[in-house]
Amino acid sequence: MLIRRAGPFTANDVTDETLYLNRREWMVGAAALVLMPGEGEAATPQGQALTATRNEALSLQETPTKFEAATTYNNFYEFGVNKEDPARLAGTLKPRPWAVQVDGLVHKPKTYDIDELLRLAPLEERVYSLRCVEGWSMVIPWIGYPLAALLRRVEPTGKARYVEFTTLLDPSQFPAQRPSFFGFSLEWPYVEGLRLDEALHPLTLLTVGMYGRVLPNQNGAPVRVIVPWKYGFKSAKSLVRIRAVADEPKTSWNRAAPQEYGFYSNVNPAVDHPRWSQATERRIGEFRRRPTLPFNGYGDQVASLYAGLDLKKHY
Ligand SMILES: Nc1nc2c(c(=O)[nH]1)N[C@H]1C(S)=C(S)[C@@H](COP(=O)(O)O)O[C@H]1N2
Ligand SMILES: [Mo]
Repeated sequence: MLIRRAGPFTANDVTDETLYLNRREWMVGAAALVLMPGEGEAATPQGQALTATRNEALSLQETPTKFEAATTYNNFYEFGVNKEDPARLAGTLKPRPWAVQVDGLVHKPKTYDIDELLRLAPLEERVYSLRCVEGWSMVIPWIGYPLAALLRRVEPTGKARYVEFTTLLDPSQFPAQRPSFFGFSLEWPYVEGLRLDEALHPLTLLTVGMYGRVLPNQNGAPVRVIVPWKYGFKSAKSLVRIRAVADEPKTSWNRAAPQEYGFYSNVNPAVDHPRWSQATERRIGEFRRRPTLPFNGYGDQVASLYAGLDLKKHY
């Protein structure tokens, strides 16, 4: 991902993280290799268990990434730029009490307490792969329900064409949001967005858990969105607001580097990132890279959303 430093650095101080990243990935893989069977279970899922029914039709038939890797190799820039920062620092995030404001161009705006949000629709387990724009992917058994179930409750008006997602802004919980933080800087809060039809698509999951339990803080507790056919950064964490809007939301990564990160950000092996190829990826826990699939393998379900759209232009 683009690395830009705050303070005395300028927007031109852009470094390519891929070398560092590849070394980290190798270390994660190597650590898995030297562990004896069972040793990797030191980090077992914690937190409240959630009852959810596996949605087999929408689940990959693949072995999930080890919980250990999925919770120690994270992107959550509110905690810092390094993959291990979220696991190390996310103890400051307090996922209860928590409220999510659902508003904008809707007939019935409402602020939901997180526990009410959890009970709004039956919880499903869905095994999705998440493809980071940096070239790695994971397979994660998420728990949640279609975002559409929430959006239909608040009844978007005829003027709503997009949905904007906003992450918590609170420097007391997120060290990288503090003015004194020296290092990577996005404009906070983290904002993402989808077209309304993307947000209403049955694959788009309002996500409250993984691996049978509530989300660990580093994975975006207490609630995030998961959009499996798009690069991982579209799947914003720790949401406090979901807003229906008329115009394309100004998203964090697009603002930081518009030439590198577009609004759509559909996984597309045919459109390279300006600084690296997107043709292949490495599943965390595997050694050989595998080809990246159009729409991360969900093309049958979502390609029709983009009929007539030039995906090289609308990257
Ligand atoms: N608020 C917020 N959401 C975020 C990010 C972030 O930095 N801040 N990183 C994104 C990126 S780049 C990826 S790849 C995924 C990683 O999700 P995971 O750590 O649960 O695997 O979260 C996305 N959501
Ligand atoms: Mo990412």
